[in-house]
Amino acid sequence: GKEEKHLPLMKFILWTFLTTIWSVSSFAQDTGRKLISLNDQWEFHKENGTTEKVNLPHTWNDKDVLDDEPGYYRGLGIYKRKLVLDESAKGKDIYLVFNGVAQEAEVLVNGKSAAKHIGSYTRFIVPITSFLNYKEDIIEVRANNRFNEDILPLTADFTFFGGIYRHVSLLITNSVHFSQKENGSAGVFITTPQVSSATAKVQVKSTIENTSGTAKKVQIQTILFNAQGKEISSQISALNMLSGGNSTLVQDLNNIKQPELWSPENPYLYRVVTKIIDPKTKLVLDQVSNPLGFRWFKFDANEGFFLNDKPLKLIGASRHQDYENLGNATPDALQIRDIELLKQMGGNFLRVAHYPQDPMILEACDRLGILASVEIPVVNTITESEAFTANCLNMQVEMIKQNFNHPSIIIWAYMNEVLLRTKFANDKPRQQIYFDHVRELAQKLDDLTRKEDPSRYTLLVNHGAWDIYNKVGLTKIPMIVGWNLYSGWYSGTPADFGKFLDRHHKELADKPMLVTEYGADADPRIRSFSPVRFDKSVEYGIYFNQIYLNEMLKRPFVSGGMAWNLADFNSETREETMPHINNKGLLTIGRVPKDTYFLYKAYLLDKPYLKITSAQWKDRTGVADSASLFSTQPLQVATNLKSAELFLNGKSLGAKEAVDHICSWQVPFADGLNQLRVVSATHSDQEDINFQLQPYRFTDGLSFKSMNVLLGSKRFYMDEKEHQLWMPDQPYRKGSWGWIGGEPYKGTNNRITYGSDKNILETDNDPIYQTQQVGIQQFKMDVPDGEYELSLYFAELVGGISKESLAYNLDNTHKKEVEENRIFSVAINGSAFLTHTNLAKDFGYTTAIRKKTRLTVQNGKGITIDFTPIEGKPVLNALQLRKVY
Ligand code: GCB
Repeated sequence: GKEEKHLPLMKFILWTFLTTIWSVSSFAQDTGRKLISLNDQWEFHKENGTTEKVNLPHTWNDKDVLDDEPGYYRGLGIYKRKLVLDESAKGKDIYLVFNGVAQEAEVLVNGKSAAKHIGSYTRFIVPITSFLNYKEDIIEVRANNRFNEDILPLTADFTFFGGIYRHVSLLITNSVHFSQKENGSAGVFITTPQVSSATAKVQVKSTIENTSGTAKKVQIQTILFNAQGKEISSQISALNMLSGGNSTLVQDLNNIKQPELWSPENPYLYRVVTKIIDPKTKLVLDQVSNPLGFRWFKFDANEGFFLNDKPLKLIGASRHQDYENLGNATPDALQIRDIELLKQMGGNFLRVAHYPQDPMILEACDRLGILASVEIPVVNTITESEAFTANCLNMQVEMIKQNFNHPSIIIWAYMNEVLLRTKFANDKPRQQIYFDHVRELAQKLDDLTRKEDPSRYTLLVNHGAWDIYNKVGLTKIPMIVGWNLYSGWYSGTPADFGKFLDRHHKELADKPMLVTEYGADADPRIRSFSPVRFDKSVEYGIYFNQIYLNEMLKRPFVSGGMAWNLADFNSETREETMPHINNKGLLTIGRVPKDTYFLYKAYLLDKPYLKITSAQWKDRTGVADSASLFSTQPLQVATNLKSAELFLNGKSLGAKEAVDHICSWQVPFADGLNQLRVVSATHSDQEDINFQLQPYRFTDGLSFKSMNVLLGSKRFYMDEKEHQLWMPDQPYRKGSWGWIGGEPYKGTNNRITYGSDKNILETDNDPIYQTQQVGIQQFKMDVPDGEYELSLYFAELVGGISKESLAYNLDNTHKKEVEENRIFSVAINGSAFLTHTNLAKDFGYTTAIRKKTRLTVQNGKGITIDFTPIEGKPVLNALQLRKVY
């Protein structure tokens, strides 16, 4: 209704009267500037949406990426806030500092447009002085994350969350200040034109701005402090600032003796403080601080990377900025913790991918001694337009200038797998023109980067399609070639990885290289004793990472490798076992370590390390070995020690040598609690594993409680929410249970797959439904007499991995490629349970269906489920049996 429409506005007016009014004069003046966060008291609504009060960081997509629906809101969001400035702010220069707004932003002050900015991932600073009335100033930010073909990224394997998702601050300066016009940077750029362990030289280039109507004489002072706060060197220069003028000043701090060097082991940081001083009053008009690390480095095509003249294998991970349930509006502490987790893992490199992230990430890298690369998100494809090119170049400059002073950064990158989505496949001449445009854009970005920052390396990242990148010429342009390699995942076998590396060394003999990505999805809920590609098991992840680490470590010419990814991340178009999530993280999306993270510790840490790799697997299940009262299953320990001994409930299971940092035992698990302890010299680790033992034969004396079986699957699956453990099926054995007839689902058109890779609708337990036994005739359970509850799980499956969807499992169509009719009936102990069921027609494709019944088993007959085909082949995806009494 009409009144309702006015309500948000009324609320807004009322609320603005109630907001806290703070006084700018209450802040210390000794740096000449004030920077105060403006993260609270925002009113937000989506275009045509209802208004809510929000704090920043904020995204409007945190909830709508969690549902089963494909897609998320991509459009306009409007933020409003009142700004109350007191008299003391008059005569000052007032700016709004936005650390990140996705992705097109317009800032209005009192209804007038003050600035526009393009790009989600870089800072922008808006001068607002001339718009203010110093009474009730209203700030409005119109943010839009719609698709725009002129804005990067165009497509990518991550979710483009919308909103003001990083901090906003108010900056108040005097009229003479460090320039706020330098692409969102501090206006001060520091280099070390000369550096060795004996001596160093620091060069500081500052741009100063005078917005006042009068000329001013000022002094610029630069002071270098060591980590203890001791002044090491300083320089003072006089500068005449014209009214309304801009000046750039270069100061050299020469002859710094025996600088303490910055490195991963000793990330020693100096501080450079630059001041603008009024020569008469000696007052500081403006001041900025920057970190400084003395280090030098080199990439060599034969010998790899060197830091301060010492060889250093760069091993680390890439990182996305989103977090479980929060989208990209991740609190500071959690962001910083990511870098701490990388450090604790033994990593020494962060690929900030695929876009510049919050400044605190690189500050953490500086502090912790993590080397880094940063890149702009030219991912998968480009648009051949002037606007797109201009946006790329502008973002590259913003990225470089804003992050220029971080000692952690050694590389600027600018393209990721840009030939993955090859356009014009059916029109070769047109495709050639496209390729030429891609190469020209790469060249422009590379030239620009070298010009903006000759002190660092440039990097262009390709996927493993060797021929095309070389043909288009993209391996010639950058100083370092990055390869994202997934042999043994998207294609081939892990053994192909080493061959690829050698090919680079042979055919691009003078190009330094990095393995910028490699990884295999590991769903922390899935385990397997016969891991294979695409099963999403943690075990396959361990096996894959062992091979990759071995191959990289033994080749000196490989400068380094970055695991894809530090943590699982949101990718809306993905389906598979955990829809909308890419599971290649070493940590879960909530940053819980997976066993692969422990493997990295075993490879990378120097101090003794020993860890039972049973993260997320403290509850196990399995069938007893023959008539015994235990079930033998493998157990792995990750270690950097030579060997270790395992004890089960205090009894030794023997010592084992570590192979590729893993020791393995066969452990006879008993029903209930199993206490495991692994020991090597003075080090140990322990884990209590709860085991639900399933009888080999129901008559074996072990009392049967319940069982959950996945059909057509070799996976174990842990349903964390309902605390249910699922185990693989088995063919029927007399006295026991199992299927008769049929074979595992092999994907539509028998493509290479592990079950279906589609999102199963109406469930969070997708792995229960994604495999099935096709053509099943019977499922028999020779259970003792009693009262039981039986559930059958079905889903009409679609999909597997096709060739084009293999380019990154991003095909999320649910349509059935093969039109086949499947109609069958199910009877339990001879009585009809489902008749003429047509899963696709009755329930829809890839939809979870669970049918439950209660039954009395009597006269020693057990349970027999009969599947009768009417058209096509009957299927069963999973089964649960629970004994009530
Ligand atoms: C890649 C992409 C990255 C994807 C990754 C994957 O090569 O660069 O954005 O997320 O593969 O998991 O498929």
